[in-house]
Amino acid sequence: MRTVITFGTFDVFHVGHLRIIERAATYGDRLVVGVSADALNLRKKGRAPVFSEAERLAIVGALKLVDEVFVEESLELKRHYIEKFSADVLVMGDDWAGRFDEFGDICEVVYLPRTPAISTTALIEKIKS
Ligand code: C2G
Repeated sequence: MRTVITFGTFDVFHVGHLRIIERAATYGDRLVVGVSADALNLRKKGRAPVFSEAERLAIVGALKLVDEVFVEESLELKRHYIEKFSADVLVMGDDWAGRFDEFGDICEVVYLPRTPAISTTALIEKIKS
């Protein structure tokens, strides 16, 4: 059994989010997703997500490719989460390229290209205008 772990906010869930989850799932047999806490977003980005942590968790957790979801309370707890879920592979989008190489001692670290031309920020702007 090979476990894959990935992390994200997954706010205003869109096809870029779906694509990374689909690609992450191909790296193993079980996919665990850490969904960032509302408090983490407030701390790091200075704004709350559009959808609450409970809603984002429900959306991601309902995907058939996702076996387990949990709340990512802090960016600094990655090692703890990788160990807790016995992850063999950490998958992240390449906007995080190089940032998690330090976990190469306990799991494989893979960065995948982002889906072009879509983001939560761009969607919010589009809806506003
Ligand atoms: N993503 C993607 N293509 C897009 C948009 C996002 O592949 N067009 C990927 C990101 O690279 C990331 C995942 O989807 O791997 C989730 O993206 P965000 O919700 O923006 O997550 P982020 O706020 O970067 O994660 O530990 C990380 C934190 O949880 C924050």
